Amino acid sequence: MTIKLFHATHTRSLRVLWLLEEMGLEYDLEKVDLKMGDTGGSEYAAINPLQKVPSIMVGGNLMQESTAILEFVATKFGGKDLLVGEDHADYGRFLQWMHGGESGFGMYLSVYFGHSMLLPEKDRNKAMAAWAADNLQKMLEQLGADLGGRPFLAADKFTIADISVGYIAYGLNLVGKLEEYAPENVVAWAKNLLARDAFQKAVSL
Ligand SMILES: N[C@@H](CCC(=O)N[C@@H](CS)C(=O)NCC(=O)O)C(=O)O
Repeated sequence: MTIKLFHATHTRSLRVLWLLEEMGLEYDLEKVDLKMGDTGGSEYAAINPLQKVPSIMVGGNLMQESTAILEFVATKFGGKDLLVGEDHADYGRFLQWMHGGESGFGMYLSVYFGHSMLLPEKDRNKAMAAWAADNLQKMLEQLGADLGGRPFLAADKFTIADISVGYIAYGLNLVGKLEEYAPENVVAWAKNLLARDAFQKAVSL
């Protein structure tokens, strides 16, 4: 089954690209230009009417939610080591962060980026940016308390939960806010992840 990934630099599609590289899978990569409201232009709109990235096409099926794609690819293509099973004591923690990377952190990251840099200046709302930044900080503190001295988020191994939340750390690091917003143990966890060969390869594409 061929895997085709539609990807734009720095975006959530990096989660999927990172996973594909971790798993050493073959895939076709199609780069699209990120443009708020018209990402990829009309050609991409014909594939994904939402015009958001990622999109992944596997055997004629389209998926377009980054964390669902992580679970799909890891489950379907032999990435058991990157998952945590229901019998493991960390199963709940694994699900919490795997989903929370997008459903918890993702909205605050989007609002923060939108209102501090992505929207045209006249449309930015400082209070929204501050509210989102405050919530990002609180979530990073919660992450730090949960993480403690562990090297990874769940089951003492690298999993798709680390990819899910690791992308948020990448985004904040990119704009120089990770060390300001996150406790030291979260910064150390993130720097360790972002140094992985597969991540380095993914960001270079
Ligand atoms: N919940 C979706 C969010 C996808 C999303 O918002 N992607 C952004 C880039 S990080 C995008 O494509 N934005 C383009 C636009 O809004 O025009 C996911 O996790 O895949």
